[in-house]
Amino acid sequence: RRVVIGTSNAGKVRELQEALAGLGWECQGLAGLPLPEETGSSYEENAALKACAAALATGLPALADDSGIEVQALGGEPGIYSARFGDRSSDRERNLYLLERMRQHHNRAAKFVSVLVLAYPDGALEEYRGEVHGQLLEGPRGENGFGYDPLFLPDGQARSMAELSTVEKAQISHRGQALAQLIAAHGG
Ligand code: ITT
Repeated sequence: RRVVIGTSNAGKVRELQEALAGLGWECQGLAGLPLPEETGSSYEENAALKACAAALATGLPALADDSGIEVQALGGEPGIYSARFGDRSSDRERNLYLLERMRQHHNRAAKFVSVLVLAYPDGALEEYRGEVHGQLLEGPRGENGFGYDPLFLPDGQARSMAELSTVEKAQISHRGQALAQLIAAHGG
């Protein structure tokens, strides 16, 4: 079956594509198709907005991910606003901003959340959610992954999310867990 990967984030594309290849699904990108503004108030709403728009525009099933990091000491910030945290425009700047915001906090607990929505052109929706808990590091570690990965030490791991390989990250990550549910639901 053919599926559109409804994301403009190259890191997500890599992780989604790798997992879906295991199901034997053929993935295609957005090919310049713009995604709608994320006006929802939850990961679920925003993932559905993106997946539905891509399914309608292409006439194919489309998979979108809405995700974020929730920091306990910051009352769950940045959450669904993780991609524009502090109005910073790159992963590196957002990571520096997060470190700055954490300077006076001893509680460094955080979690990543990923919600996947698979939307069909007829309007049907499937939804999957994954979470991984961990601690924010005092500085970046590792070069793999994307986003906040260099600052996140998953519970039970000796390496940051950015020090894990793509395969290792997929085994424990929020997105990996949501993908495992999707794959199980489709007989993988
Ligand atoms: P699309 O909407 O096009 O999918 P986006 O990057 O804007 O791309 P989101 O609105 O879901 O996606 O923002 C999620 C942000 O949360 C993302 O930009 C990262 O900064 C962060 N994030 C999500 N998953 C992550 C992961 O696996 N590792 C590190 N950071 C992650």
